[in-house]
Amino acid sequence: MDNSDLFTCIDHVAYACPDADEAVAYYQETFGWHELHRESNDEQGVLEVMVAPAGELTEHMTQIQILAPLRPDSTVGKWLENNRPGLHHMAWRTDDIDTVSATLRSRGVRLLYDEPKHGTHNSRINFIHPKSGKGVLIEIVEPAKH
Ligand code: CMX
Ligand code: CO
Repeated sequence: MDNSDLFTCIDHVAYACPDADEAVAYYQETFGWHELHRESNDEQGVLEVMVAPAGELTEHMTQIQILAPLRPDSTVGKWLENNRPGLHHMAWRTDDIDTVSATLRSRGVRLLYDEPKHGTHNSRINFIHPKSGKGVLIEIVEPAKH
Protein backbone atom coordinates (compact mmCIF):
# COMPACT_ATOMS: atom_id res chain seq x y z
CA MET A 1 0.00 0.00 0.00
CA ASP A 2 1.37 3.38 -1.02
CA ASN A 3 1.75 5.90 1.80
CA SER A 4 -0.77 8.23 0.14
CA ASP A 5 -3.42 5.49 0.17
CA LEU A 6 -3.38 4.64 3.86
CA PHE A 7 -6.07 7.05 5.10
CA THR A 8 -8.82 9.05 3.37
CA CYS A 9 -9.85 11.67 5.97
CA ILE A 10 -10.41 12.41 9.64
CA ASP A 11 -13.57 10.44 10.40
CA HIS A 12 -14.26 11.92 13.82
CA VAL A 13 -12.82 13.63 16.86
CA ALA A 14 -14.09 12.18 20.13
CA TYR A 15 -15.16 14.20 23.15
CA ALA A 16 -15.62 12.26 26.41
CA CYS A 17 -17.90 13.43 29.20
CA PRO A 18 -20.14 11.96 31.91
CA ASP A 19 -23.46 13.05 30.32
CA ALA A 20 -23.75 12.69 26.53
CA ASP A 21 -27.30 14.08 26.32
CA GLU A 22 -26.27 17.29 28.03
CA ALA A 23 -23.29 17.72 25.69
CA VAL A 24 -25.33 16.92 22.57
CA ALA A 25 -28.00 19.46 23.54
CA TYR A 26 -25.29 22.10 24.01
CA TYR A 27 -23.81 21.34 20.58
CA GLN A 28 -27.26 21.52 18.98
CA GLU A 29 -28.63 24.58 20.73
CA THR A 30 -25.46 26.65 20.95
CA PHE A 31 -23.50 25.64 17.87
CA GLY A 32 -26.23 24.39 15.52
CA TRP A 33 -24.74 20.89 15.14
CA HIS A 34 -26.96 17.96 14.13
CA GLU A 35 -27.27 14.56 15.77
CA LEU A 36 -26.87 11.95 13.03
CA HIS A 37 -26.57 8.68 14.94
CA ARG A 38 -26.36 7.17 18.40
CA GLU A 39 -25.68 3.71 19.71
CA SER A 40 -24.51 1.93 22.82
CA ASN A 41 -21.37 -0.09 22.21
CA ASP A 42 -21.40 -2.65 25.01
CA GLU A 43 -18.01 -4.12 24.12
CA GLN A 44 -16.40 -0.67 24.45
CA GLY A 45 -18.64 0.31 27.39
CA VAL A 46 -19.71 3.63 25.85
CA LEU A 47 -22.69 5.51 24.53
CA GLU A 48 -21.61 7.06 21.22
CA VAL A 49 -23.46 10.00 19.65
CA MET A 50 -22.27 11.24 16.26
CA VAL A 51 -22.89 14.93 15.57
CA ALA A 52 -22.03 16.86 12.42
CA PRO A 53 -22.13 20.44 11.18
CA ALA A 54 -24.82 19.51 8.61
CA GLY A 55 -27.86 17.22 8.71
CA GLU A 56 -26.40 14.91 6.08
CA LEU A 57 -22.87 13.62 5.75
CA THR A 58 -20.90 14.54 2.69
CA GLU A 59 -18.13 12.19 1.63
CA HIS A 60 -15.25 13.50 3.72
CA MET A 61 -17.08 15.45 6.42
CA THR A 62 -15.56 15.07 9.89
CA GLN A 63 -17.94 14.29 12.73
CA ILE A 64 -17.65 14.74 16.47
CA GLN A 65 -18.24 11.61 18.51
CA ILE A 66 -19.64 12.43 21.93
CA LEU A 67 -18.79 9.61 24.33
CA ALA A 68 -20.15 8.83 27.77
CA PRO A 69 -19.30 5.73 29.82
CA LEU A 70 -21.93 3.01 30.22
CA ARG A 71 -20.10 1.73 33.30
CA PRO A 72 -17.41 3.16 35.60
CA ASP A 73 -14.87 0.41 34.82
CA SER A 74 -15.01 1.05 31.04
CA THR A 75 -12.12 2.68 29.19
CA VAL A 76 -13.85 6.05 29.11
CA GLY A 77 -15.12 5.70 32.69
CA LYS A 78 -11.56 5.16 33.91
CA TRP A 79 -10.28 7.97 31.70
CA LEU A 80 -12.80 10.38 33.30
CA GLU A 81 -11.45 9.46 36.74
CA ASN A 82 -8.09 10.91 35.70
CA ASN A 83 -9.12 13.69 33.29
CA ARG A 84 -11.67 16.45 33.01
CA PRO A 85 -14.23 16.08 30.19
CA GLY A 86 -12.37 16.78 26.95
CA LEU A 87 -10.83 15.39 23.80
CA HIS A 88 -10.28 11.64 24.09
CA HIS A 89 -9.12 10.47 20.64
CA MET A 90 -9.25 11.21 16.94
CA ALA A 91 -10.21 8.71 14.27
CA TRP A 92 -8.71 8.33 10.82
CA ARG A 93 -10.76 6.72 8.06
CA THR A 94 -9.48 4.03 5.74
CA ASP A 95 -10.99 1.84 3.02
CA ASP A 96 -8.92 -1.18 4.12
CA ILE A 97 -8.16 -1.56 7.82
CA ASP A 98 -6.50 -4.97 7.35
CA THR A 99 -3.85 -3.66 4.95
CA VAL A 100 -3.35 -0.48 7.00
CA SER A 101 -2.91 -2.55 10.19
CA ALA A 102 -0.35 -4.84 8.53
CA THR A 103 1.53 -1.87 7.09
CA LEU A 104 1.63 -0.02 10.42
CA ARG A 105 2.66 -3.15 12.34
CA SER A 106 5.52 -3.69 9.87
CA ARG A 107 6.67 -0.16 10.79
CA GLY A 108 6.65 -0.98 14.51
CA VAL A 109 3.39 0.78 15.37
CA ARG A 110 1.61 -0.66 18.43
CA LEU A 111 -2.04 -1.48 17.70
CA LEU A 112 -4.34 -2.35 20.60
CA TYR A 113 -6.22 -5.29 19.06
CA ASP A 114 -5.00 -8.30 17.08
CA GLU A 115 -8.14 -8.10 14.93
CA PRO A 116 -10.49 -5.14 14.27
CA LYS A 117 -13.50 -4.79 16.57
CA HIS A 118 -17.02 -3.49 16.08
CA GLY A 119 -17.32 0.30 15.89
CA THR A 120 -19.99 2.90 15.22
CA HIS A 121 -22.45 2.12 12.40
CA ASN A 122 -21.01 -1.38 11.86
CA SER A 123 -17.58 0.02 11.10
CA ARG A 124 -14.43 -2.02 11.85
CA ILE A 125 -12.05 -0.29 14.26
CA ASN A 126 -8.67 -0.59 15.89
CA PHE A 127 -6.55 1.86 17.88
CA ILE A 128 -2.97 3.09 17.71
CA HIS A 129 -1.69 3.15 21.29
CA PRO A 130 -0.90 6.69 22.50
CA LYS A 131 2.75 5.63 22.89
CA SER A 132 2.84 5.05 19.10
CA GLY A 133 0.66 8.11 18.40
CA LYS A 134 2.93 10.81 19.75
CA GLY A 135 0.83 10.98 22.93
CA VAL A 136 -2.52 10.85 21.14
CA LEU A 137 -4.94 7.90 21.04
CA ILE A 138 -5.76 7.36 17.35
CA GLU A 139 -8.62 5.18 16.13
CA ILE A 140 -8.51 3.56 12.70
CA VAL A 141 -11.99 3.24 11.14
CA GLU A 142 -13.12 1.29 8.12
CA PRO A 143 -16.77 2.28 7.56
CA ALA A 144 -19.25 -0.44 6.63
CA LYS A 145 -19.50 -0.83 2.86
CA HIS A 146 -23.07 -0.20 1.71
N1 CMX B 1 -5.26 9.86 24.95
C1 CMX B 1 -3.90 9.97 25.14
N2 CMX B 1 -3.22 9.26 26.05
C2 CMX B 1 -3.92 8.41 26.84
C3 CMX B 1 -5.31 8.23 26.69
C4 CMX B 1 -5.98 9.00 25.72
N3 CMX B 1 -7.31 8.89 25.52
N4 CMX B 1 -5.72 7.30 27.60
C5 CMX B 1 -4.61 6.92 28.28
N5 CMX B 1 -3.54 7.58 27.82
C6 CMX B 1 -2.16 7.46 28.28
C7 CMX B 1 -2.03 7.84 29.74
O1 CMX B 1 -1.84 9.24 29.84
C8 CMX B 1 -0.83 7.05 30.17
O2 CMX B 1 0.35 7.71 29.75
P1 CMX B 1 1.68 7.70 30.70
O3 CMX B 1 2.06 6.24 30.80
O4 CMX B 1 2.64 8.52 29.91
O5 CMX B 1 1.24 8.30 31.99
C9 CMX B 1 -0.96 5.77 29.38
O6 CMX B 1 -1.78 6.09 28.24
C10 CMX B 1 -1.62 4.65 30.14
O7 CMX B 1 -2.73 5.22 30.82
P2 CMX B 1 -3.81 4.37 31.64
O8 CMX B 1 -4.68 5.33 32.36
O9 CMX B 1 -3.14 3.28 32.42
O10 CMX B 1 -4.72 3.80 30.49
P3 CMX B 1 -4.87 2.31 30.00
O11 CMX B 1 -3.54 1.74 29.62
O12 CMX B 1 -5.74 1.56 30.95
O13 CMX B 1 -5.74 2.60 28.68
C11 CMX B 1 -5.73 2.63 26.35
C12 CMX B 1 -5.18 3.28 27.59
C13 CMX B 1 -5.25 3.41 25.14
C14 CMX B 1 -5.23 1.18 26.27
C15 CMX B 1 -7.30 2.66 26.46
O14 CMX B 1 -7.70 4.01 26.46
C16 CMX B 1 -8.00 1.93 25.34
O15 CMX B 1 -8.12 0.71 25.35
N6 CMX B 1 -8.52 2.70 24.33
C17 CMX B 1 -9.17 2.12 23.18
C18 CMX B 1 -10.64 1.85 23.38
C19 CMX B 1 -11.45 3.12 23.53
O16 CMX B 1 -10.94 4.21 23.70
N7 CMX B 1 -12.81 2.92 23.47
C20 CMX B 1 -13.78 4.00 23.59
C21 CMX B 1 -14.08 4.64 22.25
C22 CMX B 1 -14.80 3.72 21.29
C23 CMX B 1 -15.00 4.33 19.91
O17 CMX B 1 -14.41 5.37 19.59
O18 CMX B 1 -15.79 3.77 19.13
CO1 CO C 1 -14.16 6.90 18.09
